[in-house]
Amino acid sequence: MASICEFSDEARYSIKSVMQKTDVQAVTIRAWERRYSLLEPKRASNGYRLYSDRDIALLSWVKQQVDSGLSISTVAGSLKEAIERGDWPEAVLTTSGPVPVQRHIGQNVSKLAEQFLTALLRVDEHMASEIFAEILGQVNLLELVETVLIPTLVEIGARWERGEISVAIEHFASNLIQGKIQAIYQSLPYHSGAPKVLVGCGPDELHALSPLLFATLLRDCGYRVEYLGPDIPLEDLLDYIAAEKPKMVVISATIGDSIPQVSEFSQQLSKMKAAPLLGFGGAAFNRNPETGQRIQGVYLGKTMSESLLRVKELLPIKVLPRLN
Ligand code: B12
Repeated sequence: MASICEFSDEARYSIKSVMQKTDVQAVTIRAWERRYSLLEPKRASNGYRLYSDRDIALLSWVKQQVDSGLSISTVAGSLKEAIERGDWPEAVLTTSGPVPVQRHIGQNVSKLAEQFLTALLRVDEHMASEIFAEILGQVNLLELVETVLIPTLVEIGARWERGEISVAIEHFASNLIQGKIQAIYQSLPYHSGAPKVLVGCGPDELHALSPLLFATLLRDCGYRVEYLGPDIPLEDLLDYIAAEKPKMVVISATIGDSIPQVSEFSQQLSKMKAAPLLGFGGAAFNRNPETGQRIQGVYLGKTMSESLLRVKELLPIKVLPRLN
């Protein structure tokens, strides 16, 4: 979720500790500083270099680009262009890898997640929003999704299934979560130069929250994502793909009845000229993994983080995303 400017620029780390946090050798850090002016560390009173969390985030991003096959001069050049375009530093970079600074989901967040669930069950919108804001300040987006939102939704579903809460409460809770995540999705930069990915559900599938969560995570990683929502008629979807020419389409299925539709879609898609990649996932495939074999596409994985990694392998982001 973080863009570079959200990291502190307070100079406090030695080059050794930067090396440990980023896995970039000290000699390389100094060479990148000298040749490409990537960083301008402050100096301690003894003359030693001092780096900030922002420097570490930038270095991690640069390393990730270099590891994906780009030369350092290309990465440094893209960065310079972004600065000249004025995209830097407010919106340009989201950290698409693990956040370099070590994080622990503390007891505090587990407590807050419990309080969030309680507020939702009490239909206390104000309290739920306050707690959500507090959680947001303590976790990154992937942690928010995997350790707070998904467990909350699953618990609410279980209580509804056991008849402990009404449909009204379940709807209140899932709508509130949907609103919060939609706001985050819309606040993330739209990377107009990055590979385009469409994310949504096939016909009759109304569980649109999980593809929305996944679309938000993908956008956070720098993809140019369009979230299409629930219940999309196959013909419309195919027409839209022909017009928009995305590099990848991700379809989510939660109920078993969606699987034949995804299968039909994959067959139609494979007949298309220059068809995009098809990725699929969701609880329906997790429950019955063999059903995925009928789909002409890639099963992305059981969890959101696994699926994100799979998309990054299938569709690497090669250039610095240009922002609108
Ligand atoms: C909210 C909700 C609804 C809302 C959806 C609102 C919305 N905008 O999404 C509404 C009210 C519309 C709804 C309707 C129904 N629902 Co409902 N719903 C839920 C609930 C509570 C949460 C779903 C959710 O968003 N979970 C969060 C997601 C992220 O978690 P997850 O699905 O476990 O996903 C995991 C992985 O699969 C992966 N993943 C998930 N999706 C994706 C997608 C991609 C692309 C990738 C890569 C990965 C991935 O990530 C997660 C783990 O890391 C669940 C309870 C539950 N246990 O999930 C029931 C649940 C899914 N619903 C259920 C049912 C039965 C229904 C209805 C049939 C009820 C009815 N009688 O009308 C209808 C079906 C409507 C339809 N045609 O689709 C059942 C499904 C049972 C089954 N085996 O099929 C559940 C499990 C409840 C239950 N325990 O019985 N529902």
